[in-house]
Amino acid sequence: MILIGMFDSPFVRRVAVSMNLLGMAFEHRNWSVGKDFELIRQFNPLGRVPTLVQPDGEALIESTAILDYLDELVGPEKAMIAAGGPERRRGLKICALATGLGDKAVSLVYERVLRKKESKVWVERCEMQIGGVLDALEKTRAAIGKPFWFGEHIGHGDIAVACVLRFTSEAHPQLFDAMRYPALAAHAAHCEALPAFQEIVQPLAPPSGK
Ligand SMILES: N[C@@H](CCC(=O)N[C@@H](CS)C(=O)NCC(=O)O)C(=O)O
Repeated sequence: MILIGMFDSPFVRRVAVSMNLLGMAFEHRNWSVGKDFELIRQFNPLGRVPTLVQPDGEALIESTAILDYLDELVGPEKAMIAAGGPERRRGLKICALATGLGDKAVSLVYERVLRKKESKVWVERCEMQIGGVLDALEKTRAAIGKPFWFGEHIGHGDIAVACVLRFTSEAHPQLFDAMRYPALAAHAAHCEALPAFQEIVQPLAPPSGK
C-alpha cells in the first residue's frame, strides 16, 4: 500500500501511526498539498491527504474511512476500536472531536499563510471551537485513570488526540497551554514516547501559497 501525504498532517500521521502499530507495511509518498497538488489529484480528485493507494490501484480517502478499512483487514481481535455498542460510539466521538479540532487548526494555518488578510470573525470562531473541544477532551480524559482512553490498549481515539495535539501545539502554541490541559498534555507525552509515534514524525511545514 502507498500512503500519500506528509507526516506533519495530523490526519496522515494518525493513519501512519496506526499502520505502524498494526504491523502493516506501506510505502510513503511525502507529497505536499501545496506543491504536489497535481500529483495528489491523480489519485484523489479532492487533492487531499491522507490518500491510501491499494495494491490494485484503488485509492482510499479520509482518515476515518481508511482506518475503518484497515481495522476490517486486521479483524476484530486487532482492530483499534470496539466493534459495536457504547464503547464504539464513545470511541468514534473522541475521534470526531479530535479530527474536528484538527480541521479547525488546519483551517487557521491556511487562513494565516494563504490569505493577504485574515478574517477576524473566522479566526475567533475557530479559536473558540478549538478551546471548546480541548476543554471537553480534558474533562473526559482526566476522569479516566487508565493508560489509554479505553483501558490498557491504545485505540484510534488515543492516536487521533495525540496527533492533533502535536499539530496544534506546533502550529498555534498559544492555543494549547499544558498547564490548562494537564490530562491531555500527559496523554500526548505518553503517546509520543511510543516507538510508533517517534518513527512517524515530521516538523510542521505548511504550504506557502506561492
Ligand atoms: N477529514 C479529512 C481531513 C484531511 C485534511 O484536512 N488534510 C489536509 C492536510 S492536513 C489537506 O489535505 N489539505 C488540503 C485541502 O484540504 O485542500 C481526513 O480526516 O482525512
